[in-house]
Amino acid sequence: MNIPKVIIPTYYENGEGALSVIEQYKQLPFSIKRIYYIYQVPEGVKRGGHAHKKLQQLLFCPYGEIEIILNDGKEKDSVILNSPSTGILVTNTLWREMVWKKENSVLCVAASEEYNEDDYIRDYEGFLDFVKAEKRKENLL
Ligand code: T46
Repeated sequence: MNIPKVIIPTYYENGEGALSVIEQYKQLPFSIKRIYYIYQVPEGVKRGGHAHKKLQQLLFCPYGEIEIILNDGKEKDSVILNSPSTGILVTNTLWREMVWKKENSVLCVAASEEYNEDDYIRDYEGFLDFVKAEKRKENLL
C-alpha cells in the first residue's frame, strides 16, 4: 500500500534546538480546519478502529513513537511515526489503528474538516460496504 509521506521542513539552530513548519498549501493537499493532538496514552494502548467518509488528515509524532496501521479494505500496512519532520497523509477510506509504542508519545493531527461524529465509520463491515460503494461510484465516472 502506498502511504504518502509528508516531509515537514525543519530548521536546526546551532545548539539551540529545532523548528518545524507546516504550511497548508505547501505540505498539504487540503486546507486545515482543525488541529488536535493525542497524548498521555500508556505504552501498548491501541486507539482508532474506524475510517471516515470525508476527512483527510496529516498525522505526525513530534515526540515518541507511534505505529499507524492502515487498511484499505484489501491490504493492510503500517508505518512508524517517530520524527518531528516526517508525517503521513491518511485519506478518508482507510481503516486506522494507532499503537503507542512508547510512553509519552504525542500524536498530532491536522484535519481537513471540523469534528463531525457522522463522518465516522466505526463498524468494520460498514467500512467494507462503504469502500465498495466508493469504488462503484469511481467506475461510473
Ligand atoms: C482519527 C485518529 C487518528 C472530539 O470531540 N473532537 C475531535 O476533534 C476529536 C478528534 C475527538 N473528539 C472526541 C470524540 C471522543 O469522545 O474525543 C473522544 C475520543 O475520540 P476518538 O475515540 O475518535 O479518538 P481516536 O484516538 O480513536 O481517533 C482520533 C480521531 O477521532 C480520528 O478521526 O483519525 O484519531
